Amino acid sequence: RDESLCAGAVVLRGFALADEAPLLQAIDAIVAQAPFRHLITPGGLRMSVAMTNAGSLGWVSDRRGYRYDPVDPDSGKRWPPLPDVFRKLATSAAAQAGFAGFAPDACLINRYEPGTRLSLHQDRDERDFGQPIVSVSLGIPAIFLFGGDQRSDAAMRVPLAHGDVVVWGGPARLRHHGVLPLKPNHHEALGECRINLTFRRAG
Ligand code: MD5
Ligand code: FE
Repeated sequence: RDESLCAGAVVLRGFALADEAPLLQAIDAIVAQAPFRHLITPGGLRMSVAMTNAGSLGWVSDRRGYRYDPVDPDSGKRWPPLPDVFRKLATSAAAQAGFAGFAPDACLINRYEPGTRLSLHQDRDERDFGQPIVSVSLGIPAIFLFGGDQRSDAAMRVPLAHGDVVVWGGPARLRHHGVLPLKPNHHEALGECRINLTFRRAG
């Protein structure tokens, strides 16, 4: 039932559905402490995806660059801690994909609205690329672009729906990836948006 995209990349369809209500409640509580914001790239562009974080480290971008920071620059306080339901979901998905012992210290929370996209990039700000990244899709569907080692490599299109979890590790960990502009759509629990949780071992 698990779909392998390539060595190291596994789609677990519907894996998060059993935890839907506590996940959505936990996201609301995080966003109340650390609201979604549009970060600025080092090049000065406003990202169309809105972001916030939970965990002992959070991913931030500004004119100085990209980095993980224990403090939310908007509040001056630490990011909200990883809720138990987040940690358990991430470790059980990683274990199912063959990465026993995954212990995330960061969860980047991305919010996409119709028209929002994420251009092709690699995730390379983490300390140990031997650790996987676990991605949880919630809300309206998206088409994920799974590219290659080079940015110019052709990308596979992977539809992702509410509750799907993808584990990216091993040889997939540094592949280029992105999200096509979302089509206008509605989800009964989340309205006109997609939320993606990415669990990382950053530090
Ligand atoms: C998303 N987020 O759907 C994606 C899910 C991000 C980001 O890309 O950086 O916030 S994470 C997808 C991912 C992570 C690491 C490796 C690979 C994909 N990959 O090899 O394709 O909002
Ligand atoms: Fe990424």
